[in-house]
Amino acid sequence: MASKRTPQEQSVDPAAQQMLIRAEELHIETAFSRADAMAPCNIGGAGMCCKQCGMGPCRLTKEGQVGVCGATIDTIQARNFIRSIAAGSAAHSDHGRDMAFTLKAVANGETEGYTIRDVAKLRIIASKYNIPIEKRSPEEIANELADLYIAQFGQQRGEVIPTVRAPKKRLKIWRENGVVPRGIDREVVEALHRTHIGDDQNYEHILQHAIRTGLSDGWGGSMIATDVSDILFGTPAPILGQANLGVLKDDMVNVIVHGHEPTLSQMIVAASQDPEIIEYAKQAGAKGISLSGICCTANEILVRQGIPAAGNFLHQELAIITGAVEAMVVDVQCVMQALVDLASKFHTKVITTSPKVRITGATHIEFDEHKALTIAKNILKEAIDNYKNRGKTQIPQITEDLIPGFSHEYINYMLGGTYRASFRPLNDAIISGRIRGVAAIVGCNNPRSSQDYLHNYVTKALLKQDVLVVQTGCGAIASAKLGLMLGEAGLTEVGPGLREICETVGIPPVLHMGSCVDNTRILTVLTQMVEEGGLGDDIDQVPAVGLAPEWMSEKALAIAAYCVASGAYVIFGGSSPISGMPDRVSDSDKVLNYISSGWEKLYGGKLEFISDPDEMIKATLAHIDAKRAALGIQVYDATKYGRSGDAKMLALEELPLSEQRKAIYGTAAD
Ligand code: NFS
Repeated sequence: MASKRTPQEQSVDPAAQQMLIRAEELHIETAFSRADAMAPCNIGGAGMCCKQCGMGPCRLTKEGQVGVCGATIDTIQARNFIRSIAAGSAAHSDHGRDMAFTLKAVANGETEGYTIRDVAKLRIIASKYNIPIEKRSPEEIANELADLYIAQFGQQRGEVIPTVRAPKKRLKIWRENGVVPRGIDREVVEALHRTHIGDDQNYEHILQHAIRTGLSDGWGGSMIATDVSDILFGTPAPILGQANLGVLKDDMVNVIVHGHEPTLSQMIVAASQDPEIIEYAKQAGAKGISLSGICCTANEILVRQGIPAAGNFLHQELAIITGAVEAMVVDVQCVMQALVDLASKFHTKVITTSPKVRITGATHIEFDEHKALTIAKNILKEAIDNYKNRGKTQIPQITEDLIPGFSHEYINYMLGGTYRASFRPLNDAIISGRIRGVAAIVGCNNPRSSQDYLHNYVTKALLKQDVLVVQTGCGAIASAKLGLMLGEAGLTEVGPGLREICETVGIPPVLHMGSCVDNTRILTVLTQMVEEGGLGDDIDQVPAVGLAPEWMSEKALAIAAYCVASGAYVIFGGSSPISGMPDRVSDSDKVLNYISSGWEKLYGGKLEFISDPDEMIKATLAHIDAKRAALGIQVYDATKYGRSGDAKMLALEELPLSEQRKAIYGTAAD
């Protein structure tokens, strides 16, 4: 049995710690305590167990050992790995499919409550695929785009259409390696077929398809999900929000939306503002309805409407332990089965809504976009009716403000303004060394580590090294809770060069770019940086790194695969699912080496599992500096900057011009 940790060891978030203490008082289990009680299986955890057929499961713990069918450790590890990538891609992409169907239904006027919010984005996306836009109504364009997007899932031959948006050189690399996805479903199915007993038994060949499967997510299903969400619900732009459990209100009906798809949550936002519903809540004795989110659903409504985030993945149980949640409304993905049993100890109703997801013991109110608003109101009425059952509450009075909503469109706009929107200033800041590089720090919480600790440690250290940080998913919520998504953090939490940029542009040093499917926004940013010029002609040349310090989901592995295929260096924290046992390193090295140096040779990107956060930081900076050197741009030197900016300029005005220049540029020359 693993050892039991204190609440302070289980989470670095003080609000979470309060709830973990409360859980102990009430003798309630959480994912934290279950993780302590359940030692992970070190054979399965290292990818050394094969249960693909009924002759096994085979556990390959000895050097040179093979399975009953003769499968070697590298085949087994590669098979386990690609199956995770296939499941992750399936989850993201099925979400994308549902979004595409919703777009189609909205275009045909079949839905209740939805409209096409961002016509400009619709037209831009349609134009990328040569869909005619002139003299056509948004509905006509949306109809054709929806058909095109729906077709990508079942397409059998050719190339999934969003790949045309990748840098030209990148697309060429994919074509040369035979990994351009043909159809989204096809690649996921083929991953399952190849890993059935007696199929693909060459680990390099299996992993080549892992890349194609991941690409079908990143430059397929996930990209479609982001595009359509923006078209239907609006492309995010900065907005004030709040994060952490203190967003729950003692005198209001608290409803938490949890999961991933914005279709229902957007409608619950609309329904919660309906005067009839507010009145209904008042009649129940509450001051109104307080809506908040958990996980990526939180991000979807936070980045668009500023609806507060009650927390990230590991907050789902803690929110219920406050005793103040009338309903937790869930759809798909990252929803713990433990919620139902936990909720039974309080008054909280867990309401499942997806036709794909039921949880034994939960209330099921099925969502249907054709009657979206009516269903959303019914769900809220259930929550309001439950208000009277509330018992003792304990809400941690801890929240933090944040400014989320940095879509790639907004980043483009904010850097150049309406008339000169461009990535030029960002590229220039990297070239000059004010910004050393960019880190995308994304992904889950994992109760095997201390909640948020790795996210926060790595993020804070990289900011001090002038690395601009972009975030999505639960990692973004970790930084939000820490106050790193506020303009002030750009003055106090960063290195001198990055401070100049944050101060000049007026941005936080950590940019919240949305949910996990919105990692595709990062692909778009990287592509635009390449197209802007000065940082090479492909993504693998940009001084950037992707990190998932506390990953736990299969979706995270799918993201890793498509980021590597796109040319990124990806670092995962925690444990490696293909690590092998320490005493048999030689055998299991093959797969680990292949996804690192093997993939790097082919795609310029690589995946590494590094559990020590200091090593993660070191590897990130080394990679960024190596990419800078390869580009031949300024060697990063922290002492050169930090002397400009509004505050410093006033002091400098007193000096002669040559001294001013020297202070700002490090040289008196023009
Ligand atoms: Ni991403 Fe979002 Fe969070 Fe991890 Fe789960 S919510 S899709 S998988 S846990 S970041």
